[in-house]
Amino acid sequence: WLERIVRRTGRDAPALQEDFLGYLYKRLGRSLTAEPFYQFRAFAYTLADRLMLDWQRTWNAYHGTARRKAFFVSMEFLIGRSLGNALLNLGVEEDGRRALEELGQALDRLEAVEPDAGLGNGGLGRLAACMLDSCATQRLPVLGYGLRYNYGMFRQIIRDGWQIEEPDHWLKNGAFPWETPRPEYTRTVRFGGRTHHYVDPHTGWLYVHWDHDEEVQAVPYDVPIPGYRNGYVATLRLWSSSASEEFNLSKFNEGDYYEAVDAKNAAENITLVLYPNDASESGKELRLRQHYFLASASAQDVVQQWVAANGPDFKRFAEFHVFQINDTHPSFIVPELMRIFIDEYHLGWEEAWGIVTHCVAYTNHTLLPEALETWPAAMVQRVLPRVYEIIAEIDRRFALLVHAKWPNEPERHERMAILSADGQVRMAHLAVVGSFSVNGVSALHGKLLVSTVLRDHAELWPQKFHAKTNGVTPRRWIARCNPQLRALLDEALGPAWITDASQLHALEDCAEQAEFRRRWHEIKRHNKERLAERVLRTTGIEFSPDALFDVQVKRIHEYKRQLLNVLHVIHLYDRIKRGDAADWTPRCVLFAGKAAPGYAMAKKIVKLINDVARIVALDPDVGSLLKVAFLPDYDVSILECIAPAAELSEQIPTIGKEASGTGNMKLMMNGALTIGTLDGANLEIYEAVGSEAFFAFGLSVEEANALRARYDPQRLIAEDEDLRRALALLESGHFNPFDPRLYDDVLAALKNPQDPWLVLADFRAYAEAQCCAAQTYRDTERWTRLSIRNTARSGIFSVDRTVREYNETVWHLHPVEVEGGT
Ligand code: DL6
Repeated sequence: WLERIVRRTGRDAPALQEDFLGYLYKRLGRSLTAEPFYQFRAFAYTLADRLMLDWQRTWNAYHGTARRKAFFVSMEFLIGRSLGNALLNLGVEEDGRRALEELGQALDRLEAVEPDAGLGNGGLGRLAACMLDSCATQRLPVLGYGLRYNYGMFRQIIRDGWQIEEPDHWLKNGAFPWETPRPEYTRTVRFGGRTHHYVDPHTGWLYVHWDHDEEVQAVPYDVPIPGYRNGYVATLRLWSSSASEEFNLSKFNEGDYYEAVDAKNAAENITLVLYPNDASESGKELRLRQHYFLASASAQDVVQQWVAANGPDFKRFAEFHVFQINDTHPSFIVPELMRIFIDEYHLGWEEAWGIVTHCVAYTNHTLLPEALETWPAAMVQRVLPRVYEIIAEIDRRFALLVHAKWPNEPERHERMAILSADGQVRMAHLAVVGSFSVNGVSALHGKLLVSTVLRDHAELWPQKFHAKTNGVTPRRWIARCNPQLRALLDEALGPAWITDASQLHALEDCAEQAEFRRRWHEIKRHNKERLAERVLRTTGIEFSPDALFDVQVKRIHEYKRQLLNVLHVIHLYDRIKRGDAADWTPRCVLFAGKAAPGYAMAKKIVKLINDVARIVALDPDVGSLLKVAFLPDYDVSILECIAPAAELSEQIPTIGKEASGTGNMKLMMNGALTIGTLDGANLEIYEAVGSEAFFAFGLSVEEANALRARYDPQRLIAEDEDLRRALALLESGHFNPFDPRLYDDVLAALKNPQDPWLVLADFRAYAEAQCCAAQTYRDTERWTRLSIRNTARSGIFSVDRTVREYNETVWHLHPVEVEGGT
């Protein structure tokens, strides 16, 4: 019968069509004229069926077997849409399109109704999604663990230039069609209460009982992550919180109907909403509960599966398991594994610690001190009393080690402690102490990590620290989002580049052929037209495809310096107004990104961009020389439209602040040249493409550090007429005539000698780099050659390289052979 099922689940157009119609008419009770939502669903079910067989085979090939596995634990997985990805990776794009076309249905229309699974804030979550795609493509036994938030990243609406947030109820209208609940793997997570310690009088052993006062069920929903045409389907297990009891029966019987469901609501709140990446949200108890919920459910899941297959013998546990924790958020994995081993399986501390510290690996994603998570110790103690005791014991033992190494350095002891003197639990320190591997996400970030925020720890354990430069998947970020480029690459290089991006190197030769350059240019133009149409539709601003498409798309944050970009736009506008526009390169500047809801300055920057965009668009003196637009509600799908059209990629953070960046890689792969500081992975892009294709500017880390003590923005303003004029224009209320003082705080921040982002310090160098970019753009042949070179040299930024490196140095996994896979 299995064979029969496989036979019936064919991948040709007629089989796909049959199932699509079956789902549409029989499961959903709708017809071909129904709303596209139903058709999307029917088609998603059709493809999910195809994944299911491979998924089951993959699971059977490694589940319960004695092989080493990795668990990628992350609070965020920014998956985006799955339909196009499934079509690509299953290899059924053509048949799928045909199956629908014959029924008068357009695939694009169906794809467009799929809600983005926005279970992440930005780079960190998208990296997690790219890593899983690559693990599946390389057939590595890696399982992702995350949370199934009912509400993902908020939806951004722009009203009168201001960002307005709306909840993203991505699960409405029924569940996510790709997921499958697996209630048999439900785990129980405990909170609150107190602990009781007692010593067994016979053995002298200490036992601890956590007398919790709340229990929450973690119910797994599994999402298939297909590898690229290899019959391998990895699993992303997303936990959803649910109450242990539907309601309190006695209260219900007493007629307290609302109180009867209080506990249920409290439990379900845990995975209700993704927290925005925002300082104002830190220290929130619900967020603490989320973090522990993920760590506990995932650790229990792994340990219980091990016990089910091997019994409670943990001697070889560390040999077979590695937990890769994505930033500090899942650091509770360390004390939670200790709790399970000690309290549930009665291992001694030393033995448990030996296992944990051989199977946890930590990736740090930020140097920003405010983003390095800490929790008030009192809160951890109240919400997780047993876990807190374990953290305190880890800290106590760690302190002994530090004291032994540096006996007379109390300041260093305090700097390194997990529990700080001012009553905080430092999660990054907990992660470092509990891990055998700690890595940064670019070469520079790795270096800065060991010389700044984790310097003391790196002195203690230099061998733990390393860097793994991030990468992005060429499947989504070239093949899916830029089909015309993909066809050209297939024709020029053959299809293998898609899983071996080093082959893109061969494009270097193609760059010398005029006909190839013409086709390259044509594709870029087509993508620009598509983006221009979207910009017009959503903002009313007209982008001409003849102009340079200059793009800054990422979270809105002061360190990313959208302000520097806007200031430069104001300067360009000023030049046009004062008649300094000879030899002008027409430019369309596109911004997109979300500001965290509690981050007032970031929201003000959004407003400023929109105000400038409006005035520039309305000014008859400007015409097509300059256009500015802010595309609302930035998400993965919008970037899929922007990346192929971008020509100049703005990567301009304050030096030393951007851990890596991955948007820089996506735009580069699609042939954009970069203007940027040599921060994070920008430095590696620069080294790959050279100074012709990377308009580098700005201070070095050392220069910036030296400057901070004597930073004098007023002097910079006095010495630079362009800067003075741009600031004066902003100050005059030209862009905000109805509220002329609106940007006083922005101006004050820019002129502040304590400005941590050093915006004005880089203005002159940035403006010069922009001139250079504009000049280069006027020579179309040269620009196109450089554009091709960018893609040619982007192979090292494929996430397949990143995953290979993690595997070679941290995970040590063997690819899984899937029997009968397709
Ligand atoms: O590693 C993925 C991504 C990097 O590319 C970005 O440079 C980095 O900012 C981001 N980190 C975070 C963590 N929190 N903060 N800030 O999102 O990780």
